[in-house]
Amino acid sequence: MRSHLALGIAAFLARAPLSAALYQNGSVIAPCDSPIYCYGDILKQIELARPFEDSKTFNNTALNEFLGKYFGKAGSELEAISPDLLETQPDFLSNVNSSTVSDFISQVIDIWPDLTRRYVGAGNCSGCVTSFIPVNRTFVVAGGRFREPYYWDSFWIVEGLLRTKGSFTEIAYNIIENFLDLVDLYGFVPNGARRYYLNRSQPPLLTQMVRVYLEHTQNTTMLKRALPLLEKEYNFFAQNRTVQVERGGKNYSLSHYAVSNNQPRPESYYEDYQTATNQSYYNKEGEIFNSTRSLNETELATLYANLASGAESGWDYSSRWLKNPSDAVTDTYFPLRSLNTMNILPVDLNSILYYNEITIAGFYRQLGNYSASSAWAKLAKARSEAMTALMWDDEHYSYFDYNMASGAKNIYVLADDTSTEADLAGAPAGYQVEFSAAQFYPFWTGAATASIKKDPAAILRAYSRVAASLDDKAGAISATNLLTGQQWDEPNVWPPLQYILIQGLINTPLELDEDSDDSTADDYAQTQELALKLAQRYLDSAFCTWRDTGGSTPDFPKIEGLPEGQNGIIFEKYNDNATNAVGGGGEYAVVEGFGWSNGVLIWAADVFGQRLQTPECGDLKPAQSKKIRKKSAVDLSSRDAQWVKNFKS
Ligand SMILES: *[C@@H]1O[C@H](CO)[C@@H](O)[C@H](O)[C@H]1NC(C)=O
Ligand SMILES: *[C@@H]1O[C@H](CO)[C@@H](O)[C@H](O)[C@H]1NC(C)=O
Ligand SMILES: *[C@@H]1O[C@H](CO)[C@@H](O)[C@H](O)[C@H]1NC(C)=O
Ligand SMILES: *[C@@H]1O[C@H](CO)[C@@H](O)[C@H](O)[C@H]1NC(C)=O
Ligand SMILES: *[C@@H]1O[C@H](CO)[C@@H](O)[C@H](O)[C@H]1NC(C)=O
Ligand SMILES: *[C@@H]1O[C@H](CO)[C@@H](O)[C@H](O)[C@H]1NC(C)=O
Ligand SMILES: *[C@@H]1O[C@H](CO)[C@@H](O)[C@H](O)[C@H]1NC(C)=O
Ligand SMILES: *[C@@H]1O[C@H](CO)[C@@H](O)[C@H](O)[C@H]1NC(C)=O
Ligand SMILES: *[C@@H]1O[C@H](CO)[C@@H](O)[C@H](O)[C@H]1NC(C)=O
Ligand SMILES: *[C@@H]1O[C@H](CO)[C@@H](O)[C@H](O)[C@H]1NC(C)=O
Ligand SMILES: *[C@@H]1O[C@H](CO)[C@@H](O)[C@H](O)[C@H]1NC(C)=O
Ligand SMILES: CC(=O)N[C@H]1CO[C@H](CO)[C@@H](O)[C@@H]1O
Repeated sequence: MRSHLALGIAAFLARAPLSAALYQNGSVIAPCDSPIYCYGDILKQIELARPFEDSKTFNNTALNEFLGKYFGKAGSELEAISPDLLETQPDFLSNVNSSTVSDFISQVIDIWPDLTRRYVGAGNCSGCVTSFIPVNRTFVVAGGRFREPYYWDSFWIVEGLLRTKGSFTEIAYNIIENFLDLVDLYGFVPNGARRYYLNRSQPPLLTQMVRVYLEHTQNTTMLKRALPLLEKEYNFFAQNRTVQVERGGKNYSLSHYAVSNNQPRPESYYEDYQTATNQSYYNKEGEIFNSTRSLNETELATLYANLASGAESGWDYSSRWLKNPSDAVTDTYFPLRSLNTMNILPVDLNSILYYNEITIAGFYRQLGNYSASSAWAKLAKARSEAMTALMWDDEHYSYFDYNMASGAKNIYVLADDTSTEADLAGAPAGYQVEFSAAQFYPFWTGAATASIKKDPAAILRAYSRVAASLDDKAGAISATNLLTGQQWDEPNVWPPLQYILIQGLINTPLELDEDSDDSTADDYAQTQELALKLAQRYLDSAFCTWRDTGGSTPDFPKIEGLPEGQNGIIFEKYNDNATNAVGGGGEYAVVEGFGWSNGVLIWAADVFGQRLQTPECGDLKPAQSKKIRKKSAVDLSSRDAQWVKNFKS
């Protein structure tokens, strides 16, 4: 979803040139021109030495001294806001029936002040530079090691803040304004507010942040400034991330994630460098797999671009982006070497861009500009038609990503140990029909074709595998149905994807005209039941995991046997096989905090307030994991603490 700079280069370096971002020189294509933050030998040496991750086994005294002398501590460019200055006013809680749910959600709401930050820059160090892109207004960080504003996370953070109210309505406004500033400066919203993110974006949800802000506050002051900037961001995706595909004698325009880049991602330099150049792959069990040949220059450049593009998608990484997912399933060879991100036209990205087109059309209508409004509505219509033509599959009754390399939809993936009957039905031997939460974005955003999105029975049919998964598995809905070690695959349950699945069902229209018969009303009721069931399952996962890590309410005292000071953790992702298990895999340890998880919980409590039940957690045993350590967004772990010598030059 996003990455961290392993060594906390979130830092200051005196006398380094602070020059414009975005850089190309000869063969080097990098996100910015800084030889510290973005490319080149210094970054390479520091990252590959891993002084922070591996300081016990790597004796790199000279390097450590250099870093200690010239770099600030991670997070030192930010300042926390005193919780005394921050008020919350979550009126919706009075509508939540279960007092346990209400107690839990109010503790979730109390996490916001801990995640609220202001940029304070390099302090007294004049001439110092930082990898941080300064933002002028208070914002909420994602949590854990993500110490800067992250783009797509912020949509769900804003959904939560707007319901938290009090000081947080204005902070939601500030978060949006910060992103508008970035569009003004760079033409798009970078993945996060760091210089090393300047050549890539993330799922473009800024227009939707503006929409929900306006819906909640009815305060349209922001719109005048926002609208041209939202168009500017849209144009970036239209110009830099859109391709034409000819099909059946017609050209269709659709979008993909595609970052120009031929270097390791600076913030995950070590991982990318290894993925691309190592001769041997060591899997989680410690087995060694030797590659049969090295990648040539062209292949290296393509792989680095696909790695950056996978990060731009927010789904870093997933079998969705792999040409050959079998290495990811078995954790052998180099699971990510077959990344194919740029060749995929993703259902989710195109659904979001459809939503942005429709939303901008609505903003113009609101301002009385009907010709602009209808021009934007036309764009939306064309995209929906293109999606139907290239992505919709009537046999499997779902949207699928379109693969430009094969000129076909990606319908089948390998069968695995977890394949269910529904997965295997209609697939060739050894394969299953792909399931991914991305397939449901068209129901959230309205990009689905009218004959389906207006028919409750059709929506139920499209959601049948979601319903089956709730029956089969104890947890909520995983990102895909392929079990790999990657973050955006089974068994990981991502809170924003639960929101999308649920909202897609909530959007089902109930047509009460004379044409609608009893069966329609009944189907409609079933879609809403399924929405509630999904919300309840996500609530159960978040609540039971929180209790398992020390959370308590008046009715549910803290379980015994937990270490001192452990008072319940909200995680960035969960597990589909139990309601008290966290997700795992991928490039970094499970992160806690956590912005979008909180946002989706608060949203669900508001939307389903009356109908949510007190979660049943069964018999809880204290969480085993020693790796789980409470760590607020800018606190230092002891490992980082040696780099505190700040602002020296
Ligand atoms: C471009 O790269 C060359 C070779 O590394 C270097 O000598 C030159 O200074 C660079 N130019 C700029 C503008 O950075
Ligand atoms: C690390 O290297 C320094 C000199 O480079 C030496 O003095 C020190 O003993 C070494 N430490 C360890 C733990 O090997
Ligand atoms: C900045 O300068 C002021 C006045 O010289 C001093 O009191 C303060 O401690 C300095 N702050 C930092 C972060 O060095
Ligand atoms: C923050 O405000 C300053 C001063 O008004 C301005 O120069 C700067 O561009 C702003 N930053 C952003 C990211 O817009
Ligand atoms: C609308 O929002 C702006 C920015 O927060 C604020 O200054 C203004 O007072 C608000 N207007 C109303 C009518 O609340
Ligand atoms: C977007 O495309 C334009 C026009 O081709 C190009 O000048 C610009 O560098 C691209 N931006 C990014 C971030 O790749
Ligand atoms: C589709 O676009 C391509 C490239 O722009 C063009 O060569 C081709 O003639 C177009 N095909 C149709 C059917 O319009
Ligand atoms: C893999 O490469 C390592 C180092 O080059 C070598 O020691 C090992 O025998 C190789 N393993 C296999 C299975 O080829
Ligand atoms: C790199 O390898 C590809 C095959 O994957 C080949 O098509 C291409 O010609 C090679 N390029 C160079 C410069 O060797
Ligand atoms: C759930 O999956 C995790 C790993 O993803 C595993 O450790 C655990 O044993 C599984 N639990 C159940 C109940 O299957
Ligand atoms: C919630 O509580 C209200 C008032 O106590 C009650 O009328 C309603 O039936 C309850 N709803 C549910 C779903 O339990
Ligand atoms: C490496 C690369 O593609 N750099 C591009 C980053 O984006 C800017 C525009 O925003 C381009 O000018 C660079 O070429």
